[in-house]
Amino acid sequence: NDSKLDVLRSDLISASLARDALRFGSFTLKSGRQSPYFFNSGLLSTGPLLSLLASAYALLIAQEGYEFDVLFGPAYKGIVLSGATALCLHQDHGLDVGYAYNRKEVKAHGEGGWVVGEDTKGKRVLILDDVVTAGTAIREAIEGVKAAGGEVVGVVLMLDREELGGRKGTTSAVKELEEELGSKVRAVITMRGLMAWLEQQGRLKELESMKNYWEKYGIKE
Ligand code: OMP
Repeated sequence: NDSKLDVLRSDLISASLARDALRFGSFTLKSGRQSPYFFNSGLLSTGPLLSLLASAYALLIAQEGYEFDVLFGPAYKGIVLSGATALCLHQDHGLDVGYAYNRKEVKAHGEGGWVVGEDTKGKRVLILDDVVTAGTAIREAIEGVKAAGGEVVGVVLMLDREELGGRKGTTSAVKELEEELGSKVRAVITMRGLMAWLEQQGRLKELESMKNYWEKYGIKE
């Protein structure tokens, strides 16, 4: 139910702040946007933090009712996240799914191939990634999975920054993705959820900087 996910979400935000995985300041993003905050999921690199993040992804996936065969996490961060989440899906929700990720370098010998882990060919694939801003990085993963013969049936994220997409620049990056895929893109944390949490905690300085950023790049609907 929703309240359990709310608890995980709130724990994840507090733990990320304590660990500096979520920082406030001035950051240049991949898209060139200048952001007052940055979420680096790579710093959630302890057993308990990985467990918290993977539990949150797994609960979100179970609640959304995605029907899929393989959970795919783009390298490098997605390697551990897809494996840990598949483990939680089994332990917490009794679900049996494969997990896979990609090789970044081209391998000409041995088993070869772009996909490592469960084969994605002819399978229903749910892509798991950390952050979406303008949608460029996730599109690469989608194209890779499709090229490897998988059918992308959805995307799950740690954080949807709820920003305008890079393509049209006027509609939400996530909405554009959903239209292209014809399936759901869902996140554990959203930018608006993060702002609500900051407000609850009385962290008004950070909230103010996020509101200004939201005016410029936040989705309009
Ligand atoms: P887009 O390709 O614009 O969607 O940006 C998403 C990517 O940016 C992610 O895969 C991250 O590599 C990186 N990123 C973060 O990790 N955290 C943030 O808070 C913001 C970004 C970013 O550069 O937009």
